[in-house]
Amino acid sequence: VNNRQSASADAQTPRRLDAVVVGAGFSGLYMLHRLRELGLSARVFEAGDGVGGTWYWNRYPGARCDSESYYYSYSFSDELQQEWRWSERYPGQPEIMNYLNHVADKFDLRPDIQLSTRIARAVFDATSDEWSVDTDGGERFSARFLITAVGCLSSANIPQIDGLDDFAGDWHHTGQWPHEGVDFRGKRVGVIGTGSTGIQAIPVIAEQAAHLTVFQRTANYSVPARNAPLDPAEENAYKADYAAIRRKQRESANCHPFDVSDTPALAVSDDERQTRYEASWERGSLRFRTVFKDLLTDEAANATASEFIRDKIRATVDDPQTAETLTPYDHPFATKRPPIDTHYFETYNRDNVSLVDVRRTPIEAMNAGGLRTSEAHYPLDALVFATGFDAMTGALLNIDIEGRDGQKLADKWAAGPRTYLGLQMAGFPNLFTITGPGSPSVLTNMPTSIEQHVDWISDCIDHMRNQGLTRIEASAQSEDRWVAHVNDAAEQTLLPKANSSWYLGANVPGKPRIFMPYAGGAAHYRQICEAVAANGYDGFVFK
Ligand code: N01
Repeated sequence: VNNRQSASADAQTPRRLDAVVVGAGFSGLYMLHRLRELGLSARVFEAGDGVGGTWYWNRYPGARCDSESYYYSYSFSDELQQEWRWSERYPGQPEIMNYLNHVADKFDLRPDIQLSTRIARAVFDATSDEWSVDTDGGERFSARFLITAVGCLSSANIPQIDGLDDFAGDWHHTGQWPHEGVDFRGKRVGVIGTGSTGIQAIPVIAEQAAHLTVFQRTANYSVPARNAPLDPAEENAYKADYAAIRRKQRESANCHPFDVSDTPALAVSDDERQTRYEASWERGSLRFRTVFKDLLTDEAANATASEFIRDKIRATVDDPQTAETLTPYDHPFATKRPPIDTHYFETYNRDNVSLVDVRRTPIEAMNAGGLRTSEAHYPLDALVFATGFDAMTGALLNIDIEGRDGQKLADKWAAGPRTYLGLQMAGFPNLFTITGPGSPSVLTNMPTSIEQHVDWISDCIDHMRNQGLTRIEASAQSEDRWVAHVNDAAEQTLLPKANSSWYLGANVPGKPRIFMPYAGGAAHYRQICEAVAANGYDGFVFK
């Protein structure tokens, strides 16, 4: 039965629900929809004052999805994918927000979403097999299932810079952007960070600011996005072909509906290789990774793609010194999440943009007037932290989660995350983590991975209900085996070669260095999950 009363429980009389879901982004919205279909009572708690998750928070200038709109969307409702109209090749942040709000309305989700509420603490009660969940507003709920839909990139990483509090200008992290926007006109602006976010924001901020100084620690590869309005004929073609597109996404390693070449990079002549890279460069998008089959597994193959992009940077940026600073040498292409851009490298040809290499001349401190590196002081009126996130584990560890026998998740994960399938942890019964560490998640187009997890979790809960089971928990052995497999899968690729990657936790000082997502491919992972379920949820213990 759907529970549509307003949350009125106090700490003495916990409201009982079948499931508590944390987060109202792509994951939480679909999870709620599926739980409702099962006839369960569920409530989504969302810290923001609207739905949208990552798209609610990331409103920085230029915020846009790097996946193409026709497939960065839900597939569970054909009516939804047929009726919704995307206006551009890549959806901008406001359009994705409109989409997710439309989903919330269309499936009447809002009555079971409690906004402006953080889950502060959750404790498993082994006598009732229920989670006791406390909100930051002092409400308490009890629920058989606790399902985190907190996203992989939601806990902002703001570097500790001495004197930041003294800075007289405004500063903002891109993932906590003010809803009213920020007016950079006439200002001397600094941006720290050249990941996907910085690379999207820098060209847009450069158009507004009087002067923009980019503080770069690690030079990055980027491929042009080639965004454009979505042609109605193209839109109709996608809509007519959705069954095949969705199948292709599910059968691929990254959940993008791309054809991956079956040719190794070194199997063709130098000219042929250049021609293929050039064609892909002109077409734009994350497809660049698929030009040859072995770009992520063979160093020599990868080197050809890396060098192609380095040449493009040198050819695009007028000033040779700036071009050299922008050219990445320390990691192979796509071993960090590859950005795509709109006029990123071209932006450094503007008179009002300058680049500072803070690997060579580290940031030392802020003061009222700006930022000081080991070499110079840069006067600033505003500073943007495009410095990324405490990825994959940060948002989960921000909740005080206590499992069976008083074990804290923070203690269990002190040396890095440990999960079974990225879905559950030994010692934490009835807790499911949508796109948790140890699942393909951030290595894929997220909505597809999210749907796979939500469907699996829903089926599992339905199975338990039908069997009269009250507890599911990953066994310690299955977790050990999975952690070893996640490490092996990463070692089969070049991904661990990027020392500064957030996939490894390297961007957050003191964070354990563990390759967190599952690199064995989303299609393979889906088969594993399906086999686990078909074999009576192999590796899980029920009660
Ligand atoms: O964060 P990042 P992001 N001093 O961690 C630098 C997704 N995303 O927000 O590389 C100086 O990638 C840091 O330097 P380094 C996507 O999955 C998706 O850009 O650690 N610099 C790096 O340059 C993406 O990968 C989309 O040496 C510091 C930058 O800040 C993920 O989100 C759009 C520093 C952070 O880059 C995260 O991207 C945007 C310090 N103390 C993002 N600390 C779409 O699809 C960090 N840096 C739309």
